[in-house]
Amino acid sequence: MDNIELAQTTANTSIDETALIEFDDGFIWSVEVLGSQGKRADDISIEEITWLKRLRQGLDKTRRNIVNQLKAIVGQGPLNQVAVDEIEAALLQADVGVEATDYIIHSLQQKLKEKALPPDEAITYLKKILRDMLDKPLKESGSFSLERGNLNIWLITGVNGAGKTTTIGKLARLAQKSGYNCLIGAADTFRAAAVEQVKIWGERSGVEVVANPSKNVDPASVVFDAINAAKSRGIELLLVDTAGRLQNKKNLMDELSKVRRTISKKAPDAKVESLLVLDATLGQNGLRQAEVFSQAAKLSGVVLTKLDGTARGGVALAVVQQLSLPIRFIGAGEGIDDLRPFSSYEFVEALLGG
Ligand SMILES: Nc1nc2c(ncn2[C@@H]2O[C@H](COP(=O)(O)OP(=O)(O)OP(=O)(O)O)[C@@H](O)[C@H]2O)c(=O)[nH]1
Ligand SMILES: [Mg+2]
Repeated sequence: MDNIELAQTTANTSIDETALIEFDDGFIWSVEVLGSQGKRADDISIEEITWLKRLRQGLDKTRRNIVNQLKAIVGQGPLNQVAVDEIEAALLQADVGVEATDYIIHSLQQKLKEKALPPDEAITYLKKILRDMLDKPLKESGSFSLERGNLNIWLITGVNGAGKTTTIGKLARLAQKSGYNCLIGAADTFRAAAVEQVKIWGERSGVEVVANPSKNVDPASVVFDAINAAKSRGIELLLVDTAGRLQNKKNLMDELSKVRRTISKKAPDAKVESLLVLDATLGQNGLRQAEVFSQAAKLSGVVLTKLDGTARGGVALAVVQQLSLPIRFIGAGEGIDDLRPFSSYEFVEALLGG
């Protein structure tokens, strides 16, 4: 688990759980991926295996699209124009984006000019290129952690339907399981059912929700109340849900800026993360929204959702290359446990390996 001290789940697995596990291909692959990160067999939890299997399965379509083509191409020495065109097409099809694709091809080309690599080594080298790309913004932005004993505020933003509220439920669960005191602020006051929805996630994760049931409430005032509640209760993580749609984009951005300012003013000592939730199935289209949010919410990272079953998993590379924002978490399913801190190693293995 990269850069975050969250949810080191227990390795103690009950007999019943073990019985449910299928020792299939995905299981063996997951154990290998965990093992190659230095995890000992008796430290590996069923949750970790289940998650990796899910991630690998989710990236199945993306992998099938690009990897088979790449494997056939990269093992043949320096790339000729036909090979470059083919790799380019495969990467673009996986929504890696023009910028990241150019960078990948250039790096690969440099290496292959030095010496011809057999296919396996070429793929290993490609994996390293991708990992380095994914980790670059992580290194620049410093570590991402939840400070124990301090107030951390995570502002969750993104367009409607991206998965903000679901992500809040999943994050609350992770934090709760890791022993952090957690609270949710229901600052999506625009959509009628939004507060009810976030309350349901609060119940599922066992985390309280601060909301204001009156009509036309200013979301900044909900955040104000939530910060007060967090301070008086010694909360360590306050998760703030926000609206994905208002009357128009300008209103949405004004509202977000106001919420962001309220957080800075009211909780100057808090460690604030402003996370943009991006729906991976939108591929490149999703990225365009990011620039607007970036200014209003002072983004510090991305949560990439819906990686289950999309052929556009390559968008993760576009995110880091085009937005220069680190990916903090990835979601691969609608269930409460279907979200984990982002690990470039696991992601690249799921994308290109197996
Ligand atoms: N398959 C899949 N579905 C997801 C994932 N994350 C969220 N969803 C689904 O996406 C839909 C929208 O999720 P919400 O959490 O309501 O999105 P939101 O951003 O809060 O939307 P608004 O409140 O309308 O702005 C729901 O049906 C979720 O179940 C994921 O990782 N995988
Ligand atoms: Mg929502």
